[in-house]
Amino acid sequence: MKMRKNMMAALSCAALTVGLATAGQAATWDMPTPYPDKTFHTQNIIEFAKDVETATGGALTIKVHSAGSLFKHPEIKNAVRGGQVPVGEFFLSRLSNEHAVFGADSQPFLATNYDDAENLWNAQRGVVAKLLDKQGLMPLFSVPWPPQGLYTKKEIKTVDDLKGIKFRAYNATLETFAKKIGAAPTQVEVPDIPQAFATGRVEAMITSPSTGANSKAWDFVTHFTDIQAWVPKNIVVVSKKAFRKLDKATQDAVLAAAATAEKRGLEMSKKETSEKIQIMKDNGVIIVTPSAELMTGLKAVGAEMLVDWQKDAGAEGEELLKNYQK
Ligand code: PCA
Repeated sequence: MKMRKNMMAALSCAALTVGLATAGQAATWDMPTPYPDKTFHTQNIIEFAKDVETATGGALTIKVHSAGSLFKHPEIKNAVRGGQVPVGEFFLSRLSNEHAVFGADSQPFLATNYDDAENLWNAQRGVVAKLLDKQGLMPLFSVPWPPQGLYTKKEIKTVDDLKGIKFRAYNATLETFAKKIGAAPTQVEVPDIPQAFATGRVEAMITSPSTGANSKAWDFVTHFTDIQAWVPKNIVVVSKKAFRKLDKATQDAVLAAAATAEKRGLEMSKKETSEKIQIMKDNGVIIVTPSAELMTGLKAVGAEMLVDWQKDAGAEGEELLKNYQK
């Protein structure tokens, strides 16, 4: 209740300053993000906000509300769409229930390294922008997570070893993947991971070395198997209505800072991969190179899922894959 009141106060305050900005005065944008402060995505967004403030001489201030503190992750996209906030970040493939194209980057074993992920994003961004435009949203930038690995409480040598395990999922695609490998998925947001393991709600997960190390995975798992299954992305979107209210110079500053953030974020992500695996190792997690048998089994599930994805994604999906494969 108290939280809600504070939130309302913050929002009406923001609405007021946005109103003033149209008269040529300073504006403040509240920006909800889903992940904790120490996440490199959040760090990158804090830099982005600083860049905007500096470039506009304080005409636009972006106030970052991390870890789902202003809006919970599942609400962020619609909060921007509905005009409650002008800008926000979320996990792009969460929108796969709206259109399968949004989920391309979470398809198991479609794009598994940074180069492929970049090609996939180049093939995907036009369609994503078109679909978001229909909702009054414009993408500002997108940054990949490190390749996704497998966290378990025992060594996993084959897909069969995953049968019956309570599995943490973060989107519908991972939920399907978990079911197909015989595990039992439950949706858990990043800030809730340690507790979900501590209480036994989940026993295994697939996520990046970043999220694993930041969640102190060594407290609740013993093995990290480096399966590099996919390279999913976060996206930052702005409401077109809010963007149009800015004067031209401020708009240009936002777009320039966004382009810089996309590049910086990619470099941060690449750097994280080995750094965070090392941190897990230092804390006693056993880092495993997956067996050929495990990879064959997992990839077979991925191939099956891609066929379903192609059916769901229709003409847009076909175009995306054509662009990706060339
Ligand atoms: N971390 C986020 C999304 C992908 C990742 O590496 C998560 O685990 O929810």
